[in-house]
Amino acid sequence: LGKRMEDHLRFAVCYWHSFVWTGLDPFGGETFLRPWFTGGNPMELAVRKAEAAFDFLSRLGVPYYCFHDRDVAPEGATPRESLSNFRHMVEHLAAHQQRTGVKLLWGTANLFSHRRYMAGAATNPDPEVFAMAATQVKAAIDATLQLGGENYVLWGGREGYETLLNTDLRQELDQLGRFLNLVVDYKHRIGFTGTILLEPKPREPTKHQYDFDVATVYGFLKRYGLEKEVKVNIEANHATLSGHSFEHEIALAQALGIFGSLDMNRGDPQLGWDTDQFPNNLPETAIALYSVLQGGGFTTGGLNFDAKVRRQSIDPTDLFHGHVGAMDLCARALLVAARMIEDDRLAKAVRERYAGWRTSFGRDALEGRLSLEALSERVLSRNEDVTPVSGRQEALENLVNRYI
Ligand code: GLO
Ligand code: NI
Ligand code: NI
Ligand code: NI
Repeated sequence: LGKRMEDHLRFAVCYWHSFVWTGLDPFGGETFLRPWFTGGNPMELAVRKAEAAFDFLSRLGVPYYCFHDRDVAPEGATPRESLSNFRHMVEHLAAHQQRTGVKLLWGTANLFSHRRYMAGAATNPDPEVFAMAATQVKAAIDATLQLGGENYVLWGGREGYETLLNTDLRQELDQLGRFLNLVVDYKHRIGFTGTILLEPKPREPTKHQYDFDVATVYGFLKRYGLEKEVKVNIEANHATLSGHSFEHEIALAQALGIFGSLDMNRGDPQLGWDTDQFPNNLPETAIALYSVLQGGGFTTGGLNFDAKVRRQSIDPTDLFHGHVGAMDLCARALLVAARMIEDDRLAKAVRERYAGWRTSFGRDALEGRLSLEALSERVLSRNEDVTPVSGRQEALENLVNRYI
């Protein structure tokens, strides 16, 4: 592919699961008790957290990190104070980046944790909430630009509904489309050259999420004239929650021209929610990365570990090992994927299956140059039925295991 292996190893650690989450779940409180969670005012804690985060990132030797505005700086008593907290902490991040060489893969804003967003952010019918969301996104894009971030991500958070009985679906979609247009417009005005990425996710936290999967997001982007401006950040566990495989979502995004970046993690086939486990399955990851390589690899995005340790993993070394194991697995999966490409047996199977495209009738028919009449004339003029091409599915699916 004309790239060195290292060029694909664009790993990132996410701030939220690694340095912010305290082990809280719907049934129990904090379990992690890290030193930067207590003992000082919120800004002092944020400063200590950033120090610990960059210590972790540089020990790990990871090239990138990702964060939400609220991961790195506490909310203030007013929006103005929140903004000044954030700006102050961005200066700290800039200094840490400079010192350690760790870079920002993408920035984002948290538009889902605060109670003001309980009914959505951009889709919220309250214009003050819409304006607050805009305020946060503006500041987060400014920070991403300042920190040399390569992309900007929007995960819908609570952009969805719980019941249609009090929801104007059409109005909410229009709001989301307008919001995103404002974001794209702003990005151009300030000269941010990174890509805006939407992160599709079904089912969680609202019952029906407007950005359900890649196909849904593409339809949305088309409708609001954004399909050339916005790409997607695809998460493995989100793909499986929407009933797709990770590789399906990747391949579809590539086919539609909106592939951007990946959130790497793994769901539990038995569980119906986003469990965010570290990727740990080689064949599964190899097949997903094979799709990435086939589509030309990463042009801008990378592999962000949107993954967390379990609540009882209170020892931070487990968090370290989670990332080491995941990076090792992805590197091995990339080697497997490269072998799948080099070996040519899979490519040959595709060529065989699409042989019809190379005949002159094939091209005329499949490119739509023959009418229904012309097509039926050809079929009816022959005195035999069509012989279908064999797909050799089973042989290929087993073949994949031999590259491992
Ligand atoms: C939640 C999402 C979330 C996003 C993050 C960045 O399920 O995966 O973690 O990745 O907000 O957009
Ligand atoms: Ni300071
Ligand atoms: Ni994610
Ligand atoms: Ni997720």
